[in-house]
Amino acid sequence: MRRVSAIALILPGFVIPAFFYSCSNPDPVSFEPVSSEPEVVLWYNEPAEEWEEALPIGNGRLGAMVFGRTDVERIQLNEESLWCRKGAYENSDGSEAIPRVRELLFNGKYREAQELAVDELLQKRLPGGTNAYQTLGDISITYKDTLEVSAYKRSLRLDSALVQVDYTRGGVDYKRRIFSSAFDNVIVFREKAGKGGKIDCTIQLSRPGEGEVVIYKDDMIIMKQHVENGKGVLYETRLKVILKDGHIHSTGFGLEVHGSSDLEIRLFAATDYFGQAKWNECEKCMQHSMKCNYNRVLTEHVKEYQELFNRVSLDLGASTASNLPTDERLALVSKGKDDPGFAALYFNYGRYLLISSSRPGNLPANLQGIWNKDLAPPWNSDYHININLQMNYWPAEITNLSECHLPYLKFMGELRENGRKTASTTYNCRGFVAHHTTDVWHQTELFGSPNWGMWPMGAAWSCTHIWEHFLFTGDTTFLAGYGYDVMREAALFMSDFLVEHPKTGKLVTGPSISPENRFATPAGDTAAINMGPAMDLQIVWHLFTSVIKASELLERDPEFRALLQLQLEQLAPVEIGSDGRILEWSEEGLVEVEPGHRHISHLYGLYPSPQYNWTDTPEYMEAAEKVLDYRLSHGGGHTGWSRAWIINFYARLKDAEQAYYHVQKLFEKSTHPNLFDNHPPFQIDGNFGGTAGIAEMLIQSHTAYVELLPALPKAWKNGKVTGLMARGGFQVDMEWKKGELTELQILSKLGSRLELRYDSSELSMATAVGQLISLEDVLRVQEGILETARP
Ligand code: FUC
Repeated sequence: MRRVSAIALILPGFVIPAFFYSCSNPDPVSFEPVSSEPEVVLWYNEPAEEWEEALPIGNGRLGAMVFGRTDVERIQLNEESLWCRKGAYENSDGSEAIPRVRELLFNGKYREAQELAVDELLQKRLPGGTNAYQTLGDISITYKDTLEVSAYKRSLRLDSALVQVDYTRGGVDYKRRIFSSAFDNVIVFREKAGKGGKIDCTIQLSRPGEGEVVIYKDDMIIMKQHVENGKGVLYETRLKVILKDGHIHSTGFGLEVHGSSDLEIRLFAATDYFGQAKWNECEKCMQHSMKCNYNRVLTEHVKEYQELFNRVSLDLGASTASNLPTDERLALVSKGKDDPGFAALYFNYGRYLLISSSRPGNLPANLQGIWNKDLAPPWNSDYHININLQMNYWPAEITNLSECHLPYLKFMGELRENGRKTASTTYNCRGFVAHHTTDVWHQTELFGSPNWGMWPMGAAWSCTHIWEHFLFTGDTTFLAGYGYDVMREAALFMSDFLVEHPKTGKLVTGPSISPENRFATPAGDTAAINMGPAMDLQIVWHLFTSVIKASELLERDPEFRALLQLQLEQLAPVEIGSDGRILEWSEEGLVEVEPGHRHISHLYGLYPSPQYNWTDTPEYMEAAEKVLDYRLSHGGGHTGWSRAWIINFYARLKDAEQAYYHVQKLFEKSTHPNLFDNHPPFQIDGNFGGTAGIAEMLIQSHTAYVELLPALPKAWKNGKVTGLMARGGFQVDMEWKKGELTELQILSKLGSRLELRYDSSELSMATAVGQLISLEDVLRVQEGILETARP
């Protein structure tokens, strides 16, 4: 029986799992998850050659890419806090430069303003790989048996977070199972030979870093190093082999396994990033884990994982392609084959990836989640907060994985210490600020090229996630004890940062940019920096309205609230240009240099913000459509995350067929064989943005209403979904046939008033906590029966 004797609470909502439970091993029943639904399995007939074909596993902290090879198996490892730190930025003193840059911008001197910003404000970017997330190395298992392999199958079971590799060699069936358990904090590999079969192999651990210390003991390998000669974390990895029979010895270069029918490997790793406590906890985990047998570790892993994964299911119907291997399915879908179940598979995979890369108490999912094979990965595999990190968390609330959102929200609070210094030194403002990117060292300083660096909105946007988390969960303890303070400090910076435009008298942000686009100036130059770009104004609106509502709810800060209200009234409006499009830089005459640019920042108000909708702001909805038409007709949507954002835009516009078209394009243009998003290169945000987009097509709740099937495409005419979440704490199950809603069950988790909209029908009803509302109830409310019957 599991007995938890210690649970550490560091902040409301942030539980660090404790591992001091007793272990009683269940009888040795062979545990094999059974479901074979095509929507929850990725599978292949070949081992992975390329990394982007390997299958990811992860427990939020320990990740691995499993290649499933039968000659030399490769399991590429990651630990989320393994980062190097070879340099740092400094805060620029902006006390003189910021007012001068503003002055130039107000006078239309864009080039001069930009030159000044480059000279005085923006530090030079450090070389790639300076502060980067790095691989933990590889386990390799070299098999002695070279006989031909048949009946090969490699799969990733999303319903149980388990990789399976099955094959036959020399008449013997072999079964491998690999998983990363959050319950036990361990990666487990097991290979069993069928009747009469034996495994002979060499097991090694390696890392492409410099000077790794690798110690081979009888049945264990220890690898450790202070990353980059001390310029990073200290890490340690322990690999332990457990044999049922046969024997093992160390050659000093590897562990030789002879004649075993049942081989198990357990892999533990930790770094000193979180300090001594977590390091020791990992050591305890290892000692404890060795007392637990495989069945017990697997059983608890699956149970723990399923508690999250099973909250949601999606069925969009089967097709003749449903039972094909995943790479063949992807190839067919890319050629236009109708395979609605593939979208359900992609959606389930997105939830799987979030559960596997973002767990409470850990770091947020970075540009690659937790999966990275390099020492100097693209963009350092860091946290870009001008779209990418935010997009990672778009599916968190709507797909019922609210806990997985917490690492991001916690991380934003941790940015405050540095962000306050940057706010005061560079901008002479209170509160805290962060620019387009950050990392585990909490970098907030201003650096880089103007068209991506000069953007002080990263913290402000990120902090709107705190309010979104509250809207879905109603977690007042979290908001009052932590979230509000973080949001408030981001808003305080913005409040100080806003400046009156001398020509209009309105408040604007700046110097800033519209990430990462540039414009041609009327004087014939190319520039990026300006005052009050549309996205900034939309972020300010979103953050201020959120902080105002939170402060009202918590009955705090009436004076600050009044100030934000006043500033909102004085905020410059987002302008619509003479051609009907939202103006990206709020000024007519600034023409985008790259009209098909991947960032479509000036539609922030459409998604993720609730600012624009068909009821309140139809003119902006039409202007947003025109922005999309224009961008797309100039080659827009060419990166994975950009395409994923477009799906969400069209879902909010309620253009179901366009949303669907871009779902298909995401598969066709931006998806690797293992269904990782292909920016290119691999970047995980597109997976998460695509998952959120599919959900947004089925349910929306950003306006006053919970809206059912708002953007249901013809291709998904029959379907069923359970467990999606709407703001106000409503958990929604529904089924539809021929595009019409046929079944509905809504669980009211918070007892909020339900404002429901389906098609053109609307209704409003009070609910109690735990109340289940069915389609029949809805009809009775419409007839006026239920509302009057309730006491
Ligand atoms: C932003 C994007 C790029 C890329 C990078 C990690 O800067 O513009 O496309 O996704 O983040």
